[in-house]
Amino acid sequence: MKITNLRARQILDSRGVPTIETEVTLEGGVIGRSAVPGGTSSGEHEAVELRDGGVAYGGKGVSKAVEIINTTLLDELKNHDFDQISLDKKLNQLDGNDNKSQLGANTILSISLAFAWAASRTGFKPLYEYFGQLYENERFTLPRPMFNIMNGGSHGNWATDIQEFMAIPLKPISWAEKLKIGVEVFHQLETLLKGKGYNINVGKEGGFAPQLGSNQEALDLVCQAITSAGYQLGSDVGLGLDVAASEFFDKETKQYELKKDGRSLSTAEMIAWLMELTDRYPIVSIEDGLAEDDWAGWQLLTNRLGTNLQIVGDDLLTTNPDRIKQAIDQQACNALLVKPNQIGTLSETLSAMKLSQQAGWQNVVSHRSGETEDVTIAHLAVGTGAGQIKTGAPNRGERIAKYNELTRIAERVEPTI
Ligand code: 2PG
Ligand code: MG
Repeated sequence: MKITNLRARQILDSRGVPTIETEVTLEGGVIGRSAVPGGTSSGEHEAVELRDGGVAYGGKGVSKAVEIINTTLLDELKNHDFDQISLDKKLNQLDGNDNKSQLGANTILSISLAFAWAASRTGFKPLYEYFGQLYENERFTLPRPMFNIMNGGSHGNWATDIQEFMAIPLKPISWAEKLKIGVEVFHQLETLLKGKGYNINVGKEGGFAPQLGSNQEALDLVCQAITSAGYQLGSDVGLGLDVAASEFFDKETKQYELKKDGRSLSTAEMIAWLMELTDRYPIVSIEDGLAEDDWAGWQLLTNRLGTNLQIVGDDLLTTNPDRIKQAIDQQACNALLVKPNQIGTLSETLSAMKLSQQAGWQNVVSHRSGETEDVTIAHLAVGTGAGQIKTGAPNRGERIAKYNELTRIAERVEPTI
């Protein structure tokens, strides 16, 4: 497929932070468009975002990246024939660095994904089918949603130390029924919080973020909301945590600082705390329970809890095939959080997912805290048959965009998992 034009612009993400939107035109006039998300609690090992620096937009503008796409990269790519793999390879070559620091992972990803949209349209296929073809998957499934209904950490002004409290429908029911559970539990939680005199303002991913007395209080509230919505804890709905532990790990003292609980924990104590929580609550998934380079700790955590629980690597793995291989070798976790912008191209994202799948791990396709109306990840989850998606509370337009796209896709694809 021959690229005939690229057009990038600076738009805003859900945090009011600039991001890149790119359109790729293919020969014949078909256009694909994609907007790149951005993280707040980003991992240290993520590929680099190209930002302007300086004063405007607090240094977060992307006008340089936009300029690179509209001039240099247009010159390099225009009138050349590509498929997804050769395009992604070419973009990586043009950058020349493992961490994409020259062009920026955001610059590269916007082209990689816009090309995917255009290519799928050329074949009159939905995007998830195009992803399926690349991933050699024909079994399209609607993912199990992980509803992040309470936000803490840097997404919720440190309402709690734990960043995300997720309600996860567990039964093999239809997409529509799973979505209904998320919505009903979310609304029950609102009623509950109001009744207790808490504020119902939300965090960056649409979950409530009242200042609570402890981390455990959030778990109690979510459990109560599930029960008052009429669902069975642990059989209808389970809990997921994104502890985002790198955010409160002190590298000097090597302690995890739980400010809400007034405790400072070593790795071993942190693991013991997580085990205690899983004893007390119907937790089925723990993401980033330890800091991103605490490899020995991760091994121990997975050894202790990995048989019954999903142990998800986000900042630990950063969707990076090298780090995933290391984690497979060390049995450091058993699931991959998939964020295309952590690695920067579609091809590398799919390779990361394949590695994880072949190791017998689970894949959880994920949004970022800074999102747009872009719905690519909904298609990625379906096309690869990933099985799970994490895309916030059923609240705020940029989160709802993904849920609504999955509702549209469910009219055509409906094996339940
Ligand atoms: C995470 C993500 C998304 P951020 O930690 O999993 O929920 O947050 O995009 O801020 O890195
Ligand atoms: Mg995370």
